[in-house]
Amino acid sequence: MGEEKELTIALAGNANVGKSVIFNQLTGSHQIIGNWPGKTIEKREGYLIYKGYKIKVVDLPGIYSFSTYSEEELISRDFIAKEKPDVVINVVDALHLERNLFFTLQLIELEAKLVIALNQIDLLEKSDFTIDSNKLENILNIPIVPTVAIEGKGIEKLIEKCIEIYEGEIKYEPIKIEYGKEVEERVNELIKVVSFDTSYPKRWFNIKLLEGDEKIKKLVRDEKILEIIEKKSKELEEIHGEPISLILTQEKYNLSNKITSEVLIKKEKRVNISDFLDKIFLHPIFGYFTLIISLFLIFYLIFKFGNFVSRYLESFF
Ligand SMILES: Nc1nc2c(ncn2[C@@H]2O[C@H](COP(=O)(O)OP(=O)(O)OP(=O)(O)O)[C@@H](O)[C@H]2O)c(=O)[nH]1
Ligand SMILES: [Mg+2]
Repeated sequence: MGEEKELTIALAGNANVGKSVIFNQLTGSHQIIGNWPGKTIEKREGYLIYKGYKIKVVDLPGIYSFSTYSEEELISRDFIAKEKPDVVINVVDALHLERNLFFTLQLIELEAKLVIALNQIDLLEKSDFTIDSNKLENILNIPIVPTVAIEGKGIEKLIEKCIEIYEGEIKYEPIKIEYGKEVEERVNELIKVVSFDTSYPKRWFNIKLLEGDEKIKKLVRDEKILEIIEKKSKELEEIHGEPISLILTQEKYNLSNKITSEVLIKKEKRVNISDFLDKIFLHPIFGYFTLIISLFLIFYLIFKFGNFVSRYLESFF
């Protein structure tokens, strides 16, 4: 066998969606637990060897809210934007599709190469809803693997997809997230002005500048450029009458709402005969009535039928 190929996969998603369970499934006992540099938040890394690949897996902290930039979110976004893992597995809670898709859209904007683990399918199956995952895959144009992390279902397929993306076997061209004309014009103008190199994706970086993201703005040391950014932000706020971050957030919410409504299907409640009978016969109150009526019917039939048969036999003999 030749040299092992090495790649890095990060697990990202909302809080409590199953990232750590998938991490454990992938890495087993090969784990290193430490802290993120300068932070109290736990960092979990591990690796697995799969078909000649040595895969490093990083379990990113879960994202709780989007209104304020939490430490968890900053760690996750910096890791994805700067360390640029080869593939990001975006773990999505199938029971909260809309909220989770909002985060997916942010990951797309960060230009991460994604494979989506549509997790907790077991719970979805028990719910009143189902998800058309093929349609979702087509809309996002991102590979989707349904998983039940606690049972290890779908985990191998996840790795396979990650490797296909890494090897360029899947053409990776996810849905484009575009804002209104006014925003787009200004983002494109800014991209020309803010031409210095950052490790962040260009479009994302300039959108954050327009939004007034303090952490990102600090990276621009040129007063002149900062003034231009300020001016463009002001213009946009005047046009929309709202802070830009709110406008862009709203657009992403609208999009995740629209996508969700296209793929989330309410199951048709089919009336199952045995369920129906169970309901009648096992009901705590009506059950007694149905029992009495059934017994009555049974005796009635026995006597009626018995009478009939005995009369028939008598006349026969
Ligand atoms: N029924 C079911 N439960 C699951 C599944 N995956 C994860 N869970 C449960 O969901 C809970 C959260 O799982 P974690 O792996 O800790 O979630 P996480 O994304 O790492 O959470 P944070 O680290 O807090 O962001 C646990 O109780 C898991 O047992 C699944 O596919 N089906
Ligand atoms: Mg976790």
